[in-house]
Amino acid sequence: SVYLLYDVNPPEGFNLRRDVYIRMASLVKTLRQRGDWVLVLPPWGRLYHWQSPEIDQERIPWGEFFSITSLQANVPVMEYEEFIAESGGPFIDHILVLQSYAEGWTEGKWEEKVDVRPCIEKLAYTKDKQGYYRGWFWGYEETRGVNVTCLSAQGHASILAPYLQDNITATSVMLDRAETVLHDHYAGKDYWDTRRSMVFAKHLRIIGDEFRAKYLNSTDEKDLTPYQEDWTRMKAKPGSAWGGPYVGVHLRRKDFIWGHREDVPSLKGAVKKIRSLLKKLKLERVFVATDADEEELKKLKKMLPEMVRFEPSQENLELLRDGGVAIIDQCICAHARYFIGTSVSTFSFRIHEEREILGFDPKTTYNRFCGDSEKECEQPTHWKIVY
Ligand SMILES: Nc1nc2c(ncn2[C@@H]2O[C@H](COP(=O)(O)OP(=O)(O)O)[C@@H](O)[C@H]2O)c(=O)[nH]1
Ligand SMILES: [Mg+2]
Repeated sequence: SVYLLYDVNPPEGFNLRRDVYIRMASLVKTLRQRGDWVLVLPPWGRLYHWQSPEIDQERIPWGEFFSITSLQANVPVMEYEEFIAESGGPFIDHILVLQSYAEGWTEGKWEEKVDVRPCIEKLAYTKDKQGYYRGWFWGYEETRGVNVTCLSAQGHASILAPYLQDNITATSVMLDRAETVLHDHYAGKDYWDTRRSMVFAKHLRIIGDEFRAKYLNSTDEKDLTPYQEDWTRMKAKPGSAWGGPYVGVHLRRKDFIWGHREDVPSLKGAVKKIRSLLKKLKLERVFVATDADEEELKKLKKMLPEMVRFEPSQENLELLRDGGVAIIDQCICAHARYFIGTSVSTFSFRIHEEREILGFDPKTTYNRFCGDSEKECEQPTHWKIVY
């Protein structure tokens, strides 16, 4: 096999990383037209938003968050530790650091291209005494890179395929800054196949299901959201899902409010909207997923005392970690009768997709809060599944 590894710009959060996985899976499918390429899953860790103190959040395998057998049914993947065991040690033969072109778009014309170029930014890797490259490598300190090259790339992920096939003889190649390349075909069949294969790990789904049953009077049977373990057989008719008797809310705060963005509401504005939705939809319950800090949370609880939140005990938090809690929040929002999210949050976007997979009427999904004084409050785009 030839192993393709990748990593993403450190400040990027969990849900953009999920999006980059789709681009890489697509690239591997293209590569596999010539050669036995396998995608190595970059361990999760040290994400900016995962701030729960005193729990270890590094070197987390994908199996803690996603069903590996489901991913496998789309494209061959393996965990990083399996790669180390199988490839004979913690070495990555060739690291390609993706970057844009220093000169930008020439003559303002967009064209797809790939070229080896001098590194634009300072390398995130340093040479050790033996001449190997050391770097973050997802918290695996013993990992070493043998070669590092900067590669200017402009275009969709699969433009890298000819370069990789014709110029790289290594058996393991890592693309760093993989978010530099775009989707081969956003929201096309290949996109959706990969997206549908990203089934959440079963233990997280079970916790979400139990929570819904206990606090939100919601079960798959009553709500008409039957779930197939095998995603290749899951094809819900649009509009067939009814959802649990609650409004699901994703209220993104932190960095989304620090910049005083016009498209993000105040807490007061959000609560006003939630109340009007409850009334209009004749629902009594509201589930709130949010990354609000303690202070905001206190205010929110005061204004909306009846809201339901998933709040794990310290013991459960240690098991699930921040990533698992976020996924459970997404699962619960995905099963609501009506969902409203936050403008251009990839966390909300992933919930849209999950609801699309479950077969909800788009009217109940593609909704977002408007900023308090926003003039044009454009609603999110409806992306239909291509089976
Ligand atoms: N549990 C939980 N975490 C959240 C919520 N909203 C944001 N977060 C955290 O903040 C991160 C936001 O980054 P990202 O996933 O990139 O989404 P985006 O920044 O909203 O596009 C998430 O990955 C979570 O770790 C929420 O409603 N619930
Ligand atoms: Mg983000």
